[in-house]
Amino acid sequence: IGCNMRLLLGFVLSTFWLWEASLSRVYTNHWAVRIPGGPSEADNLASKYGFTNLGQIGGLEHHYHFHHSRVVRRSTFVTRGTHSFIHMDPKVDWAQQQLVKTRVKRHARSDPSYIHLNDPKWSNMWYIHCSDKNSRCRSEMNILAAWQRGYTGRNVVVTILDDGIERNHPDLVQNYDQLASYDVNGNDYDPTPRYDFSNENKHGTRCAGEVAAVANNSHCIVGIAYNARIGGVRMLDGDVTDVVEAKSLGIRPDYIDIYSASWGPDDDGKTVDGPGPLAKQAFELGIKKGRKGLGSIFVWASGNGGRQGDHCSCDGYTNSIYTISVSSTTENGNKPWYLEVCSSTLATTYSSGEFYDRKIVTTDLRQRCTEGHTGTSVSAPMVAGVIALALEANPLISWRDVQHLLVKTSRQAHLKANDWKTNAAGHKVSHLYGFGLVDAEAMVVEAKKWRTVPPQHTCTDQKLNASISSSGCRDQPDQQVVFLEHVVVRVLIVHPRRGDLEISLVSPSGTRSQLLAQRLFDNSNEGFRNWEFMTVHCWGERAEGTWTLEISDSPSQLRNPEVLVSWLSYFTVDLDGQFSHIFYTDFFFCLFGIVCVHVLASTMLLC
Ligand SMILES: [Ca+2]
Ligand SMILES: [Ca+2]
Ligand SMILES: [Ca+2]
Ligand SMILES: [Ca+2]
Repeated sequence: IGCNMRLLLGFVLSTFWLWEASLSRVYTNHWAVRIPGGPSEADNLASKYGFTNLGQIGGLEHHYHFHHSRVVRRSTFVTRGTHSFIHMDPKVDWAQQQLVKTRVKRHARSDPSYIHLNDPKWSNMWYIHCSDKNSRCRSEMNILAAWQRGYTGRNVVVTILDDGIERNHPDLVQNYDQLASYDVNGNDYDPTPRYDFSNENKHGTRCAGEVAAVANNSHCIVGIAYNARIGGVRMLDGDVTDVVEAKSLGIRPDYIDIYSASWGPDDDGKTVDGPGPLAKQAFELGIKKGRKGLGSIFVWASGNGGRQGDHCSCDGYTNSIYTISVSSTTENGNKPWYLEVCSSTLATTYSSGEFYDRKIVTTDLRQRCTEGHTGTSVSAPMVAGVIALALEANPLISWRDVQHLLVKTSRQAHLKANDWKTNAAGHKVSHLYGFGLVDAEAMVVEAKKWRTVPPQHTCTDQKLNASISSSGCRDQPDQQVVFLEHVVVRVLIVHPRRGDLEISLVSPSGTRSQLLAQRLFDNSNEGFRNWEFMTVHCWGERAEGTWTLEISDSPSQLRNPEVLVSWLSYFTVDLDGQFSHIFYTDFFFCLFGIVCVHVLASTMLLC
């Protein structure tokens, strides 16, 4: 029986290989030939068998490139004929008919001349075609390549939570979606911005164009998801309250796929603020019930407080596990002056920098076009556009799948930071850029074959001292976390000057996340009351082991030395993640040693 099994297995395997071979091999009329006898001998042999010698192959000595004009240019079979006797000639060491290989030519495919668009600002969209020879950006976000794979955001709905959207803008009107729009400030269905002399309310319209400006309409620019539907929620032009925010975050969660927000608490370097109870619930409802249970996707700008020494961990919106926090880099891969550092940032796009760095072109108020859009405000809509492409590739991915895809596909590229490190799961990560520059093509490719991750488990451990030994809730099956996603640290710290504190978390695998850096302007004596810090730097690592919270206090001049320092009262670690692990690569999966299945998509194995 054992022998029969082996035979059957062999049969299945060889059938598969034959099938694959006949499907994928394309033979050309080019040969590589190794002839030790020198160039004139090569010429003789070429003419003897009817080839043309095209000369040595690059720097490879004795290797020649032969071409045969009477052999079919592309064939699925090895071509036979008198020419094939060259393989048996004693003066020939080795000869090989060349096969067509499947290679994605990222640069050639991304050549802007390859795509002809008549939008007048197309040539100024450097961040989309930065493979240009004279471009200063060196790494692609591979947006063109994603388009060329056929993804343009069709049937995906994005809305911009901001100061309104100019819905009749000629570059937006075709993609504008009334059902994805609302005016929370005016309490009506028309989110048209309020016009004033300073054009204060231009922000939302600028963000909307980045996502879904119409392509090839002889107007302005091309949106990253230029066939997506775009809406606007007008909510920043008035008093922003918990109600306003909660309403905005919860508008038509079954209709709108992606909410993009480029705003948050003051970036003054001294504020610690986050969503109130209603907005918190709106986030939770969105991820649980939105998109018919797959979860709303909230994309968030990490903040513009770099110059004020602000730290994005003090912004509870960007710090939330429910938001995809996005950072920015300049065209040269330098840290922009406005960038805020923190451990919750997931990914990065290009944006503005110093005055000589290029800015972003997009739609502007009063039916115009601008080349001056800047800051992390640029980056959230760009990622919203990229996610729209991924959702077109696979509409069934969940809110957590989207984060997994960004972790997996974003790249360090040429982004400069002195803290790039590889975590224990092999992901490169930085406090400036998260997992790096987004890659639209990799996003659509991975999304297409993605299998949804198992349910989220949360395991909570609480201690009074600064070190927690966690089992990852091994004894509670519905909470057990083996592989990590987000880690949330909740602290109660009483302290005379909050800006003097620096907090780090060290994972059981030794990955250090800086949860808070000192803030020069933060003189508050309020400390942190149940504040949640979040890190994504341990993504994919194992949860079990010792978690250490390190708090350092560097008393500044500004502090009253009479006030005693009262330390950490408690801290809690929420380990978010999954019970099982995902294997991404293709492999053979054998059941009972008989039936072998070639698994192309990701396959889940229980631990
Ligand atoms: Ca209105
Ligand atoms: Ca256009
Ligand atoms: Ca901030
Ligand atoms: Ca976040």
